[in-house]
Amino acid sequence: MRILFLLPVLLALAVPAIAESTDPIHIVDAKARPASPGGAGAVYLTVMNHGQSDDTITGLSTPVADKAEIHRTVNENGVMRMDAVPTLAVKANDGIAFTPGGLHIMLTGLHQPLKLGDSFPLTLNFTHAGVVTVTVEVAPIKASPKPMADMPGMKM
Ligand SMILES: [Cu+2]
Repeated sequence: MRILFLLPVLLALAVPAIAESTDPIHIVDAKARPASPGGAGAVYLTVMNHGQSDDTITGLSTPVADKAEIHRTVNENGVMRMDAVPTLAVKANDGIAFTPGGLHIMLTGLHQPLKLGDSFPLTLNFTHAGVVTVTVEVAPIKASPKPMADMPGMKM
């Protein structure tokens, strides 16, 4: 009797997990600058939230570096500075572009060189979407980012 009683409860608990498998978070254009081991690397990408609810990036990790953090480049009276951004909101039906001179993902304590043509995994943790892993391609980084307006389905 006890098991029969618990069954509906377990099924109810399983529903949110199933709902989350249709993941509204899309990450595109994940690219890193070439870098030397022991040094720092920078990753640029675009996070799109096609869902109906806001989400938040709460942390990042990669096997190629000790640490992966979101940084924001700030120009304060002509002095460039990088601020760590511990959590970053990605609003519903919106997107965030990490581009040179703006937001970037800083990799510190690289375990291996990042050479042109290499690729490596980067994992982003979201409050709602959970764990999203993308493949980052090591490539020359263009100074001017791709405008968000180019992306289908995005209202900017
Ligand atoms: Cu940085």
